[in-house]
Amino acid sequence: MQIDNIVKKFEELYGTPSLISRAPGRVNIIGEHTDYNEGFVLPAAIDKEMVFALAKNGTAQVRAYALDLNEASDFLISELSPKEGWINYIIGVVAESQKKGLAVEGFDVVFAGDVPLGAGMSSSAALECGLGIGLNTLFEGSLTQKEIALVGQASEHNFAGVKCGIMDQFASTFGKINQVIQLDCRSQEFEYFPLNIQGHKLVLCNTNVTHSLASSEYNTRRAQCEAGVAVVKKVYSDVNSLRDISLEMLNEFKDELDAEVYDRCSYVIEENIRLKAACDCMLKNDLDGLGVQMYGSHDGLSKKYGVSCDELDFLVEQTRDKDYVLGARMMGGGFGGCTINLVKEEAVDQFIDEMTEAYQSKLSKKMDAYVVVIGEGARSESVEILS
Ligand code: GAF
Repeated sequence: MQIDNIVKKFEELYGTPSLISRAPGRVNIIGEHTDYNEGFVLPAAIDKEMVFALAKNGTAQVRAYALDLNEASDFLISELSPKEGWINYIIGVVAESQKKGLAVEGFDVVFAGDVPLGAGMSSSAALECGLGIGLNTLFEGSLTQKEIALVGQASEHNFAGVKCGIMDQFASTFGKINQVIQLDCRSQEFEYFPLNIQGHKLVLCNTNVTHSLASSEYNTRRAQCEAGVAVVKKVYSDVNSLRDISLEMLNEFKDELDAEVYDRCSYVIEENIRLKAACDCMLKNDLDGLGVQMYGSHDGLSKKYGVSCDELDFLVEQTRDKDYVLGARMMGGGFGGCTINLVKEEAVDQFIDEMTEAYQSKLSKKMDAYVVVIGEGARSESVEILS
């Protein structure tokens, strides 16, 4: 990241920054659309991040500059209602931090990042958590890391209008080098898990498409899962989420449930089972087994959960007859973004070349690829340390 450029822009516009804060995007190995169903996820922070230069300005105004877009915007601390565009994320984090007791006053911020936008790598969580941790330091707050992650989630809900789970913000906040996070989204407790994929790499293939239905369909999926739970709960009153429902229990209600709702719910229950199996495989160094679970995840997301798209399906299908690819699946919310692929290290270049070529020649679209590097979570640093 070009921190120098961010600091230079800050100096040009506002004076001397007091601190730098930063937060990464994330990958998710398996466990998709399970977080808002109180299930399990297996994300990790990556080495792509959003970086912020910040200083108090002694006024009642927030002045913000998005360096990647060369756009400025501002708002008053007393007027924290949702707006169009990127400034909405800044307003959201300020508003939700205040709700958790952080006394935010006027400040200036310049930010930039290298998390690809709309690629399912959670650039928005990086923005929320990076700003959240920066504001907490700047205004000498006492928000915990968990509270900062929850500030990010609340700003998605109340400002961006996406009723997301906690995976992205927890991964961005708690990420650790070379570790994946096995997160229980009900208790919000987690364990670090070493990414044991010796001789292999995780490679992301970016479709470079984002279908416009993504946010509304996301909220619809959540509502469908809740509708399924409500039916089961009429008989099993101690059930609170799909986490509490086995496939056998769900099947008792198959005739009563709308067919689509049944599929959505059974996908989530099966995905939690796959995640556990995937963790066992990683512990036993059974990477072929891990790959099988990844393909199973994709099939469920595409056929039962209905969140894939032609481009994602195409990229996963392309891998099935490559003996150097162990597993592949769409990653994140869906309707575009990336696939995540488990690839033999010596074949990574060949993989990227063949996938790029196939995507261009069959779909006439440009694919980008990233070899995943697991990075550090959100943090604040003084400007002096970095210069
Ligand atoms: C998006 C959401 F923000 C996450 O909370 C999660 O639900 C994910 O989609 C799907 O697993 O990234």
